[in-house]
Amino acid sequence: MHHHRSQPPPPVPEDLLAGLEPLRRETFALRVARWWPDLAAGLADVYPSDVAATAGERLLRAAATAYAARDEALHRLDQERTLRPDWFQDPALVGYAAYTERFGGTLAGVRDRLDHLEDLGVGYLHLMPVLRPREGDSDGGYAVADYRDVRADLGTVEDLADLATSLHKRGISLVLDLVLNHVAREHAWAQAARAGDERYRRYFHVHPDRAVPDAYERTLPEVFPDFAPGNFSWDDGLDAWVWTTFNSFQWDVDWSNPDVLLEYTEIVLFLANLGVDVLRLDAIAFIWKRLGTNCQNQPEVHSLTQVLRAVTRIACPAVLLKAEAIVAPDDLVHYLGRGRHHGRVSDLAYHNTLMVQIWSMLAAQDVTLATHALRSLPPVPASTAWITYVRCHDDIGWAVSDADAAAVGLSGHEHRRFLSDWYSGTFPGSTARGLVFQENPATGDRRISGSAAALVGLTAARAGGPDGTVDEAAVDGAVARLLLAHTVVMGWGGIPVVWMGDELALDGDPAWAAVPEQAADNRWVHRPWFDDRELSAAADPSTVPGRVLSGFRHLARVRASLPHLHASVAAEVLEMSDPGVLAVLHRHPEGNLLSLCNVTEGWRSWPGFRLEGLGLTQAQDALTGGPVPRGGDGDVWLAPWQAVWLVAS
Ligand code: OTU
Repeated sequence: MHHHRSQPPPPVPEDLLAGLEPLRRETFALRVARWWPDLAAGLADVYPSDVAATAGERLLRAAATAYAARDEALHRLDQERTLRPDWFQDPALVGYAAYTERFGGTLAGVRDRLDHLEDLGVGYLHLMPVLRPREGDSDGGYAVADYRDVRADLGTVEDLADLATSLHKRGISLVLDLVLNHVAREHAWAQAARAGDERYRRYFHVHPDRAVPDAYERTLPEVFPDFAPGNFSWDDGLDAWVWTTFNSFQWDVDWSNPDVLLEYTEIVLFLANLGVDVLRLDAIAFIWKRLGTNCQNQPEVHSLTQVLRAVTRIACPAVLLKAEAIVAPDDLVHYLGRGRHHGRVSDLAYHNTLMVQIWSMLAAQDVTLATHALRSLPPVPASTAWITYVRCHDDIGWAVSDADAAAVGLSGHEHRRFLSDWYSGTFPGSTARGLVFQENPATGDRRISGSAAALVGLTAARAGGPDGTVDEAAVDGAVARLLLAHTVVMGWGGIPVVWMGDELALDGDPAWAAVPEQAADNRWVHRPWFDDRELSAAADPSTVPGRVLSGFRHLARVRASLPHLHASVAAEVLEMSDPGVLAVLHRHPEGNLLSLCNVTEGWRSWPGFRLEGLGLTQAQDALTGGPVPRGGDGDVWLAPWQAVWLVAS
């Protein structure tokens, strides 16, 4: 007899499925058989065996309950996506991210903007936190008071489900945040803990004195040193210190308690049954604490993600998980699954390394560091996809490793300082207009806030000189840089996510500091309100918003036609020839795609002979549909900030 090493799955909770058709019951059983090993292995990594066994049974019961309650349309979507597991890797998919109120006013109002999204080819819409936050400062909604309720000013839970249905009719997936590292101090769990309920005290990291907090602090960084120094806060209700990585009103939950895992699993299933397609696992890097470490990226983070994924694959396989881990390159790749977690954790993760390198290339007008750093990134499972982006609602932290910098003869510290100087506009010659976020004198860290338009120099160029004269060449250069940055993310493979307003080159919100709860947090500068006047202006293709919007539309269309940009095809950064030109290759059985980007203000070339080895001697530029721009010397010649996407003709 052949013996399996793992335990057999616990019996399928038939009692919970009793009312279902036989075929539907069988589907559930087949999914349990398929995913139980992932689920059990994840639990075994994290909990003692008796705890893991009980947790496994409870999770399966939660999955069965949600499965039995899932509506017909969503069951169909589960089937469709199970039959086409690469649905989210399609090059036709473009993403968009926005704050609901700033984009559409309310959840219902978002529906009035769907034509605009469709025009951009958007098939993925990330609405920033919509679940009910605490009152007052809620860190933009990232301090959730109730995961089963919606922000009153945005609508109701029913509006959310209706929006999901409207989006699905247009082929758009709905992406929501799952803030699972912390809850608001006002959340019912925290309230119960403060009232002395032992069961709920164990949901948090509670310490009666400074002994344990001080031991952890020795190796912990600070995320918000300005407005939330330290990682623990004293709470009178608890009469103790509680772990608060972010603000003091955001209480980290204790994932070593299986009750916490079960709670979040039920929240995931609740959101899935409303029609949410993708859950953005906010601050996932922080959910496991280990003394003597920075308490980020611990292996248990990945095991717990594996459990969540296995449960969703059983109950609602249409749903994807997306890791929000803005961490160093070596840690980042683990979020898409390496080693024993290969292909078993998040389906999606933010390509923070690419984002940082785009800004680094544009400031330095040099691709040496980016080429090295991106070439050093280990490959990720072909079943996953990067979220590529130029910017998001957060600050930009210069995640450039000292080792990568040293490998190309730079000092990591000096380069990070240069980037902060450049993007805050203090470096000589810089036209960027970013703001310094959370300067940390201890580490020298200065993160940057600012709209993409402000960072590429468009805000300054449009404002003109002291006498109001606008230098059109400066505007053109800034527009070219904005489009080039987006050409890199659109030409990478994975899901390029456009941050609301960037498609119209919106400037920052001039009034961000007027809102009292926001005044201390300058990330609000780059969270502007959608501007209908700019959208109308974009109807004229000669205006800046018109040029940018048509540029985005064009990139999305060309991208959709290139099978090379399916997310399963790795983006391979080639050895550098000219330090001003980034070369990215996608190898495909149908022929290669070579993207060349000139990140400088001058003309640059790329050696023509290298095209031969790539099968691109007879090539055309997919972006123009015309021939490769070659000089008399046979080299490819690129205008300032020009990109070409070469494919065999
Ligand atoms: C996330 O960001 C959100 O995107 C922020 O808007 C929230 O403030 C925060 O979580 C708390 O919920 O540190 O500076 O490695 O970088 O999770 C932003 C990931 C953050 C962290 C990221 C966090």
